[in-house]
Amino acid sequence: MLELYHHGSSVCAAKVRFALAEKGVVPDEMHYVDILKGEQFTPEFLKINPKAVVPSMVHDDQIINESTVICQYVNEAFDGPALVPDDPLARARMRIWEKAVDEQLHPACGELTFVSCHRHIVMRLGEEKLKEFLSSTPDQSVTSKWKTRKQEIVRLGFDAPGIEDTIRLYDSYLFKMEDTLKQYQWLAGDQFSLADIALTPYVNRLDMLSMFGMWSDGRLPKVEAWFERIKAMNSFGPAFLDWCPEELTNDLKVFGAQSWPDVKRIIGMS
Ligand SMILES: N[C@@H](CCC(=O)N[C@@H](CS)C(=O)NCC(=O)O)C(=O)O
Repeated sequence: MLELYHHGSSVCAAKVRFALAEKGVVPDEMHYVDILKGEQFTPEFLKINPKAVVPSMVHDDQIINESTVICQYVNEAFDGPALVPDDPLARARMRIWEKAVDEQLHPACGELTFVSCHRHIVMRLGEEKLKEFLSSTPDQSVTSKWKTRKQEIVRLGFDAPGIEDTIRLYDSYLFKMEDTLKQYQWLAGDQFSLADIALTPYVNRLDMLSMFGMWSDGRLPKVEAWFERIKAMNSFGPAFLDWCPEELTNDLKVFGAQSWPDVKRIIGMS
């Protein structure tokens, strides 16, 4: 019995859905946890994931948390195409990308997503429910200081201290990808791997936020070509688009477009 706890706009959940789809594995049950309504804070879910984050996988009653670990588990536990290269050097490159995502790009993405879109969505909860939503976040969550950081970003928006550095850090990863993709077809080498699976949600997040200007029009042509190849894969729609409700897809697009001038200014494009 395979179960996945996930959410439509969660980058980490999309990463796991992508790995599952590439392996040809279909979970028996998909549990939708609406992290913008606070469903991650229920006592039942906290028993599964004490950090109150998605995704969580339950395989034959065993809980597996942490999207990078889940993807590695999916690759090892199920038949299907190998998502880890044979060559030890390529495997090392793959793991460096996964580590960078976990340590830097994912925390940056949480901030960029909240400042440009999700803060507008959670404000719809109304002041009382918003207070409850923000105070329910455990100290150890998306990052070790997510509770205070989320509050700060929701309240201050682009005036939150450090937000500009965060956005520039995100942008710097696109440049790192471009450099790598000048050498190899895929991020770890000439084979599609968990590195591509790990980075796709972060490029797709920008795309869904109407921020594709970060690589289009000749700014980062290798990243653009890589993302086009990934979007053409059969697994892309089911992993990245189909689980995102229409209203949320629209919010990402509209609030993202409204924030794009700020992001553009911060990364020095205007
Ligand atoms: N290190 C965790 C991070 C998971 C994470 O940050 N999930 C986000 C969505 S992508 C979440 O559930 N956020 C809940 C919140 O912000 O309260 C993993 O890789 O699984």
